[in-house]
Amino acid sequence: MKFAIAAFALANVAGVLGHGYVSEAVIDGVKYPGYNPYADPYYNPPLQRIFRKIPGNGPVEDVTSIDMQCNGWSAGGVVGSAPAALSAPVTAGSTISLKWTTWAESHKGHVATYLAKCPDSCTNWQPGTQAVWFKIHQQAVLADGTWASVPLEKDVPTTFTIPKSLANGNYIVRHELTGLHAAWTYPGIQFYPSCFQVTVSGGGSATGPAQKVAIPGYLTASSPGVVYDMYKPNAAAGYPIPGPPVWDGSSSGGGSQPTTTVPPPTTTTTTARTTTTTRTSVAPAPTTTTRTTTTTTTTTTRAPQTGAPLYGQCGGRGWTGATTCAQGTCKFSNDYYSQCLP
Ligand SMILES: [Cu+2]
Repeated sequence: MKFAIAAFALANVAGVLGHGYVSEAVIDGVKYPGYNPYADPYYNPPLQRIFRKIPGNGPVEDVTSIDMQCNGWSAGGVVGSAPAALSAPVTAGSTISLKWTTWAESHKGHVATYLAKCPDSCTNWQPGTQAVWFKIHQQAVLADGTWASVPLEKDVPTTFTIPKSLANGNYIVRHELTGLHAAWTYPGIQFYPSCFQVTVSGGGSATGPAQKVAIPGYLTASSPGVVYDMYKPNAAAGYPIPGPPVWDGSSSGGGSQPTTTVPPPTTTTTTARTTTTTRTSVAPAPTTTTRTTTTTTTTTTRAPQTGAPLYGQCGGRGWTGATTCAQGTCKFSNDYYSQCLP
């Protein structure tokens, strides 16, 4: 496998120089590999991912480009991203963690996460310049005064929570990380956007704030935070994170500050509920008619992992890891890669 990766890296020597991408997501306890721009393009048939494709680990610097949405490299001929084949089930109110490839120490910046509800499935939808996005999380400064990007230098994942009140359905999750080391002028700020697709269950009826934004469109060169001196004292604490305010989870939307506004899980007093207590943090208390199906699904999802995880690698030339799947079936992709698929 190492040999194969080296070959892929060489094949992409002409790619963008740059500094990172999301390598893994953990969603409702399931690990999903990120889209690897140095390996994924060489698989035929393509690997099935929840992540939308990216052209490399480089930044997006034109804040008005379609590349701001889910990555891309328009200057190099890769205009924006494209829908992914899969969607990860996620319970409203749960926390998602994202691991980045080791982040450069020089690249201080903020993290923010946006959602857009797909009209139907996310596997065939591109939002274009529609105003469909809203922000559910952002962070520039940590408790110790350093930048939110600092843990990523040590491969510590970044996390955010899907609002408990969010309506069920299919969403694109758009995560952005910035490098502000050259943001003293414009262009200079570096955005690293990453999108993946989820299917929310167990949520409420909220559909985000009344006022949503278009990406691109949400920023211009003169928006707050686009030009900034990250080298000044207390720069992280004083940073005006670009974009709209964080949605507070209420149905009509507000501009109040984020992180602690997620309401506690509601307890439903359905009479037949005793049989489902082990599941309450995973899925909504279902109606009696749908209970059997929901319980079965959840049990499968949470099964102890004795083989490779769902969407993980389970075979291929040189592969020394698990060759069975804790979930799903090990399916041949090509000589170098087999993957656990549902
Ligand atoms: Cu960089």
